[in-house]
Amino acid sequence: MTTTTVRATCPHDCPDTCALLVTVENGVATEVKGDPDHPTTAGVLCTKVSRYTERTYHQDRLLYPLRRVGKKGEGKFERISWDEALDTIADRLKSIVRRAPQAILPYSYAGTMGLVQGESMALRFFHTLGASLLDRTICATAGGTAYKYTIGGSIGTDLEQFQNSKLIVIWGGNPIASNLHFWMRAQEAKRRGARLIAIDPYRSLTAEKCHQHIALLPGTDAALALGLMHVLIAEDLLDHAYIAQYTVGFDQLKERAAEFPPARVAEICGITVDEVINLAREYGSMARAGEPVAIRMNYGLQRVRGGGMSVRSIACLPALVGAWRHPAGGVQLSTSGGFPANKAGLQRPDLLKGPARTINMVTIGDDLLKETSPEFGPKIEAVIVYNSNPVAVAPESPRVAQGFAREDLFTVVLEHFQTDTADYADIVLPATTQLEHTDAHLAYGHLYMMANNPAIAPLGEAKPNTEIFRLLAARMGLDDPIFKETDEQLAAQAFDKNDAKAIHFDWESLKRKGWQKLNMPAAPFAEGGFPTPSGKCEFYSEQMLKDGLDPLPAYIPPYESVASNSALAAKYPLAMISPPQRNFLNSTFVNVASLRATEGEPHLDIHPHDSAQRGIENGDMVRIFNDRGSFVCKARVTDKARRGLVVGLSVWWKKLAADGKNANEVTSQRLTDMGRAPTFYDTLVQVEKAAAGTHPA
Ligand SMILES: Nc1nc2c(c(=O)[nH]1)N[C@H]1C(S)=C(S)[C@@H](COP(=O)(O)OP(=O)(O)OC[C@H]3O[C@@H](n4cnc5c(=O)[nH]c(N)nc54)[C@H](O)[C@@H]3O)O[C@H]1N2
Ligand SMILES: Nc1nc2c(c(=O)[nH]1)N[C@H]1C(S)=C(S)[C@@H](COP(=O)(O)OP(=O)(O)OC[C@H]3O[C@@H](n4cnc5c(=O)[nH]c(N)nc54)[C@H](O)[C@@H]3O)O[C@H]1N2
Ligand code: SF4
Ligand SMILES: [Mo]
Repeated sequence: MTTTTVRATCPHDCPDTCALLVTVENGVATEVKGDPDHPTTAGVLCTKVSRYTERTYHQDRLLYPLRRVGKKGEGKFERISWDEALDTIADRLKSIVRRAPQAILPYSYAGTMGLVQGESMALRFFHTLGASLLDRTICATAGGTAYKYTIGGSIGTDLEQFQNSKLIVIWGGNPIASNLHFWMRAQEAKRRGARLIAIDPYRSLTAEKCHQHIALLPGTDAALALGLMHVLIAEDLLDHAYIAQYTVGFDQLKERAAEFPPARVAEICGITVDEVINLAREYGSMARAGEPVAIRMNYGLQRVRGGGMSVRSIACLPALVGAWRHPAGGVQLSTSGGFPANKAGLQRPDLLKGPARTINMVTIGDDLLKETSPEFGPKIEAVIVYNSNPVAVAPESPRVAQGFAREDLFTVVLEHFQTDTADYADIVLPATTQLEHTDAHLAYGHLYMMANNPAIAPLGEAKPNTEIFRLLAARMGLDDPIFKETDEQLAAQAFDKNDAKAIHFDWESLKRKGWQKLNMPAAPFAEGGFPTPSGKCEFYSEQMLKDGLDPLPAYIPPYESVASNSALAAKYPLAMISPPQRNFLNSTFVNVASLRATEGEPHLDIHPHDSAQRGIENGDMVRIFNDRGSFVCKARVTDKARRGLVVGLSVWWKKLAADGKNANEVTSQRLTDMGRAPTFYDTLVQVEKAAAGTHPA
């Protein structure tokens, strides 16, 4: 028997991007472990990825190309050869390209975060065809845009510093589920005497384990942050020297913050005046005493109308109190901005010949149903889906499903499994998993460039995404040598070796070692140096004014809340959020039996007061509905959900739920204040006991 250990990287959309060691026995991967030597992975993996072999060798893995034989959405397919699959796709795309190339739409997200299997060969292909561009906004662009206006780029506190913080505010994140290796650092900080405070409408697994939990109403975070500024300014808990040297717009900010006294903030957020004042005092006075105070913001707080302004307001706090002076102070939202990823080289946007139409992935439901018009451009005739499962994850799912059900739409899905989206495909193509292909990775929660070596041969007839697009390019007569580059050649271009942060980047050595830390200072903004236009932290942003936005931090109420839309709230009085389940990764892993068994079945957490009003008891099947749609799941009566809030942990495969639906039946396609992002957690619903005869899944 030959046993080898292969260095790999977790490909999932998770800030932790763990370094993996894969044990391979006679060509079969038998175990996936966390690399004990990688400083942030520290030998620990989440439950999901420690089950990676179960997912890879799952009996339902797609192993051959398939052609649909049933109705769209029905899930009936027959095996075909690669030749037949590629010819069918190439013929159809060629005929569209001749008339209206922009009627072709690639639809992809972060099924793999790999720079190679993500958007390298795929975009070279679509750019050459002149297909529509996709605005990849479904997750982080509200916060990302806001953070950029304020701080200048996705750079923040290094994960490896948080154990030295004395106060950690976990704001709009649930790291026990979604950022485990940050949670490990926060636990270490706690052991060393730090205080942990969670700000979250829901008593999440994480909020439960913090010293304090502030359960504000969803979408009201900017008001809380402005209230904290109000108190910091009123009580002079400021770092005047830092403000004077490294920020712009303090005088204007002061006026804005004056509009948010604690009493007003408490009312907007649905919390107490003391919660506002005490948090400000704790944060400001610890910083004043020279203690490192840190904020871990996460994306859960920016999936509402004012999500951008929430992130922007919070991102101003460290500069006010001078928290950036300390390596273990400041704030982290994402670290991805540190990586000199060579996206232009991999994706070749220069291949685009003319101005291209851009489709926002969030509004795919509406856009698939649009006819040709001067404003919209050509009707979408073909969608090529890879690394994503839009029928389950995109908002307002009834519209998404209706769009994908169009008889005249040609849909190709590259997948590991027969997902809800694959059920609507004309052609399904089997893709390799991370154990079967090469890749290079950046991270958005730490600062290591990462390599993924293939551990095993592709299963069945599966092929890497890159290879599928190479083959399609050849079939379509695209003979540019860029379509001949191998995955190794692509990986070798992943980072810019001339950038000081990756100065010695060399794929051969990264591949051998598995990971390499970026060369960055421990305290990125201790002496200013913000990558904004002014070089300072921008409380006031000229650029925002130019972009038609309020140049100062502001509170923008949700589209749908009791306070902001009383007419709607009369019909649909409960705010619904649907953050991820711990044992799923978005809709990935829902079909892995052991993980689904842990999560059981879809639930709705509802406060005892709200359930009693509706005659709902723990364990009853309930129907959640609004004007967009409805879905059914089992009620869990618990005060983890504050009054007025219901929580449907997600993202379930629709076809594995009792009624073939999930939480996205009721979410909306409205966009955030900036970044054109979704508002999944800005949703009002009503809940009632489900009609008799509705059985659990
Ligand atoms: N296990 C697991 N890990 C994951 C994922 C997964 O699906 N499963 N998904 C990955 C991806 S793609 C992402 S983007 C991240 C997501 O992970 P996070 O960035 O942590 O975001 P969410 O889990 O969406 O929400 C985090 C918390 O924010 C709370 N929240 C909701 N609305 C608000 C609000 O208005 N204000 C505040 N303050 N809090 C609010 C929710 O109740 C939730 O507990 O995790 C990644 N990691
Ligand atoms: N209601 C609600 N909806 C949400 C969210 C929420 O919190 N609540 N979260 C939102 C967020 S933050 C995000 S990021 C999106 C995520 O949405 P998606 O990015 O679509 O993520 P997944 O649902 O995990 O689907 C990824 C798919 O890619 C496939 N895949 C993985 N690797 C490969 C590969 O190498 N090749 C190919 N061809 N396929 C591959 C997987 O099998 C999986 O089916 O969902 C959003 N939707
Ligand atoms: S999903 Fe996140 S925590 Fe789990 S192994 Fe991957 S990177 Fe690590
Ligand atoms: Mo995400």
